Amino acid sequence: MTRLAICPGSFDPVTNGHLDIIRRGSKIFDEVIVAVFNNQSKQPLFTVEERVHLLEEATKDMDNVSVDSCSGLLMDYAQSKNAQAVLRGLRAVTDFEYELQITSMNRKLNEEIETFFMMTNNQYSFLSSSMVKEIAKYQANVSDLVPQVVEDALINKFR
Ligand code: COD
Repeated sequence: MTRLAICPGSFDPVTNGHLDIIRRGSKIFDEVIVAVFNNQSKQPLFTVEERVHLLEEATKDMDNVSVDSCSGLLMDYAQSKNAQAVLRGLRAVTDFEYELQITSMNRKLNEEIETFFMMTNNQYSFLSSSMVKEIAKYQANVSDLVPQVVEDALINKFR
């Protein structure tokens, strides 16, 4: 049986912290689908199509990882793909409350699909897409925080 995990998020844009979770997850699951959602509570910088493209470029060396865009409920999407798991990353305590809420709601919607959490690598524990956008806006160097393709896209956006 193929073990498939969905790694959902806004990925606006993908950072090295996201990539670390995706890469580590790809070593545990047979297949990982990175699913780009439009999080209604966030005003995105990149369109869904741009985010998908950046993720495809950043994960192209990971053979069992693919990228998709979705709307609607995560659990409906996961079920339509016959996924066994949802994969999420955890940084600080502040993530915990939010993740607990989402996971409880998702379990109510579908209790067959498990959510797995991976602790962030120490070097990425304070890294977020919002922070990257904030500093990139002021032309600060983000080369050690995001892949090259994202750095180029940020420079283009804020030119
Ligand atoms: N290190 C490790 N992990 C990280 C890091 C880092 N530096 N940065 C982010 N992550 C993790 C996050 O914890 C998260 O697990 C994942 O990477 C993606 O992060 P984001 O910020 O891009 O994604 P979110 O939190 O905006 O995604 C929210 C969803 C899109 C998953 C959520 O809104 C959703 O499920 N939407 C669909 C509608 C739905 O089903 N709603 C019902 C559930 S409430």
